[in-house]
Amino acid sequence: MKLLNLQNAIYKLIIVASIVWVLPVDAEPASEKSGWQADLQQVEIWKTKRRAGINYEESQVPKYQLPDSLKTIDGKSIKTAKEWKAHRPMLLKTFREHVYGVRPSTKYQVDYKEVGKRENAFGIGATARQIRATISARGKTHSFDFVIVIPKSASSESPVPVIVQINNRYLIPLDKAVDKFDPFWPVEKIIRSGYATVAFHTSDVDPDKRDGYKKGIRAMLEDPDSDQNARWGSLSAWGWGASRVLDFTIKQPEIDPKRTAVVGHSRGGKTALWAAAEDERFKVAYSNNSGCGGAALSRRAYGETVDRITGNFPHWFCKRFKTYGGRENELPIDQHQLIGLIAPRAVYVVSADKDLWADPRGEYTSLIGAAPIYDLFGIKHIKNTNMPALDSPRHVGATGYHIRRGVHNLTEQDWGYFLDFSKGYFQAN
Ligand code: GTR
Repeated sequence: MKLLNLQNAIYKLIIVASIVWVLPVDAEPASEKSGWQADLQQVEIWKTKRRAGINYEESQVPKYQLPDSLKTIDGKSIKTAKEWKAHRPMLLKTFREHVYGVRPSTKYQVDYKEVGKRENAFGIGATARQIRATISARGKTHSFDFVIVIPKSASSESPVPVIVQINNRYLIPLDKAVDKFDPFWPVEKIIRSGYATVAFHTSDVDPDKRDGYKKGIRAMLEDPDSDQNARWGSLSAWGWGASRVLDFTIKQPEIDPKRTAVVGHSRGGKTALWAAAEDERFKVAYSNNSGCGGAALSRRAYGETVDRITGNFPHWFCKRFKTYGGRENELPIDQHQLIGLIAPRAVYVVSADKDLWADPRGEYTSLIGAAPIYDLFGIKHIKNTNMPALDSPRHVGATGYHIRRGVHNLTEQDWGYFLDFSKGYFQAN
């Protein structure tokens, strides 16, 4: 009998040991080894029917060398987290001056006023409020609204994480946020996950129009003596708006200021990354289908290029960025370093397999390109250079990625994967 027990114990030990050996903590399941590849039919559709005159072939990606994440702009090696921190302001400045623009230092004041309130939202005791932020500077004012929803479980003794959405489609006013389900900002789903959430509409901060400058926050705060080629574009202005929303949000006693995420899709996804680079109070950045000027590497020139984006949307970036169209190799930085500016905080990047315009492989490669920064800080992150398969989220430590089957969009499925990731991340951090 005793001998049998001993044999059983040895068998169990062998099984457990072999599982541990086969599956080290960060290992990717074997099924993911194949990885995502662009569907050839899609490549053809994009080339011939959607946006022609642009590269969607992996074999046609120009030869490029990414700037080394562990080198300063003037070429010195960075060996420690401390050296990285000392270098970060210079990197941030380079992104400001060459891509997104410098925010003016004009003094301003912000007042917040509640303009609507709903108790017991969704029948689960959540409180929803619409707040109007009014910015005043040099005798002028500019207002924009945002909606904030806080779950019943939140209190000053037990504050909850918050997800701030930069909504590039529309303002979802209070009543709609509570009464109508919208997969783009699924408030009830977020609240039921135990988080508070806030959203504002980009154009309310700065119009999303090439001739909208005069009506937005950029004109109101402009510094006439600043370098014309480095003035902030709308993406930066929207990110600034996200920070003003955060100022209010983290003052609410039910919100935990150390567990904050910023989320955006497409132009909103580009903004979410830049907002988190500029404002370190955002602890997680989620960028959905952000493409060129977002997570995708500019040097790959696959799908939307610097030339196309700055031609179609000249108001998004600083003027200097446009000059890199067709000479991306001369950019002093590339987008993996934008992810690097957010590290060692969390970054979640999302692609969609029919969205070749946003260059899924370029978005994934950029996330992986920030790996050396996470290593410096000893923070776990995705290392696998092979992309995961469709609809197979890869979540490792402070980084997350998935490529969803389907078109350019932010869907409930995307939110589901992201909420899973945040749950783990916020519990551990
Ligand atoms: C596209 C644009 C992208 C992306 C998107 C969006 O047309 O080329 O850069 O930002 O719009 O915001 O929906």
